[in-house]
Amino acid sequence: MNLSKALKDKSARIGVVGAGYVGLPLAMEFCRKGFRVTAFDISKERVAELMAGRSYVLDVSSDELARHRKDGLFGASVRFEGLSDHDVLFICVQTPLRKSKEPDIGNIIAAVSKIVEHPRKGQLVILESTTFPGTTDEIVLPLLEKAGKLGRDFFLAFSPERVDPGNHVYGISNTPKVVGGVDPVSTRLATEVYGQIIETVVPVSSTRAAETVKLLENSFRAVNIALVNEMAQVCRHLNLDVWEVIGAAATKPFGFMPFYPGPGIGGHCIPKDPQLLSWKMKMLNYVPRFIELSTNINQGMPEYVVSRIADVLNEGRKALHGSRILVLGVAYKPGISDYRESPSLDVMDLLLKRKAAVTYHDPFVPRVQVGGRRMASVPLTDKALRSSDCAVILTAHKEVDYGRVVRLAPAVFDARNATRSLGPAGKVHRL
Ligand code: SAJ
Repeated sequence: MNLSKALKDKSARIGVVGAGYVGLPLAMEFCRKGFRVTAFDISKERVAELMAGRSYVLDVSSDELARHRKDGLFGASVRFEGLSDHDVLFICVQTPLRKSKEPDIGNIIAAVSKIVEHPRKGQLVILESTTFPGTTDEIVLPLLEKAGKLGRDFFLAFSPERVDPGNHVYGISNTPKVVGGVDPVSTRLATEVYGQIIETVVPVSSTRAAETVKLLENSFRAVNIALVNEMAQVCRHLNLDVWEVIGAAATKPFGFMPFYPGPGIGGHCIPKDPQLLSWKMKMLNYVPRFIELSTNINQGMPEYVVSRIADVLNEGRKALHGSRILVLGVAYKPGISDYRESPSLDVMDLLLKRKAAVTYHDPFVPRVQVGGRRMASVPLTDKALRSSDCAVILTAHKEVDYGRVVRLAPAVFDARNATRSLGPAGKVHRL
């Protein structure tokens, strides 16, 4: 099989292992360009939804999915023997951290093992899952070599996913794609494949370089968020408004990029990715201090926010114990329903441990579990606001009327500067 030719005439069969927030948009992008694509997933429920033309991923519309089902370009399957019918395979599976903060690449190994069971001569395998440097070379390559020879039976590359859920400006086709192969031919082929769907492809010298690019991108965010989280505490000691300081610094048109403090960092990328690098470096007897320090600061923010809430209550001669705290926003960032690793949950857990009476309102998140306790979002009624001792803004969904919150709640602690436009109101306290 000549992959270059099959790409040019669009006869190349594309397989995506892992039909999640990374794999499904990638599959759709190839369908848009006229390629036949199969999404392989271990979940029967997901496959059934996809085969019925129903999307469960924020950035993929059911209309488009149904259209590509109808035009025969898109299919989904739990039967991994079909892998051997595909010329290009993308692995887009989750790489969670264990409780011990060690990376768990079990999903990658399971996916590659299935590819080894069902090989196809000349197949190009591209790993997209975020992982520690060396995974492709040291783990994936030896597994694939059990079923064939690199350069003859298979080709192998790594390319970090740059999907930003909910981003309507940057999608797959207009976000430059970094790619590194285990050998120059793999790099060239992977560059050709991505060139079918993405405007700019950036080949790098190795899979390790490509793996490390992703970790730098997200460590950059984690470290800068930690910096402003520390600045929030610095400004508190200087009796300054950190939001004013950052806002003014952000007027600098060069050499500065604003980040904003908050109750900590959530999501499936930023809390996890730097830990992958940190773990790898410890294996090499090097401690990446910036990552360790930023993790420490970011993970300390929930406790700091709780101490600030205690200060607010104290001004009203109230203790945390028994105070009614109404938390606003548990999703990990505004405008979405995802609350994985959300620092709001940590703040609520700490408040409950101090025997505060905690309720929450989040228009996107109807139910959560906090420290083993099931909680449901309460309607944001006048009574809920008036009867609280303090309303605490942790995720600033734009759907909430913060002017009303300030009017009706006896005290407000705002960890996201959501009340900025409301001016200095005596009962509003900001991070
Ligand atoms: N956060 C802050 N202050 C900030 C920025 C973020 O506290 O200034 C918090 C957020 O509230 C959230 C966490 O950090 O809890 C992560 O926020 P994020 O803006 O990085 O959002 P994510 O997790 O959706 O990150 C994704 C990442 N995409 C990928 O890893 C593929 C990230 O690389 C993107 O840059 C980011 O989206 C984005 O640009 O929004």
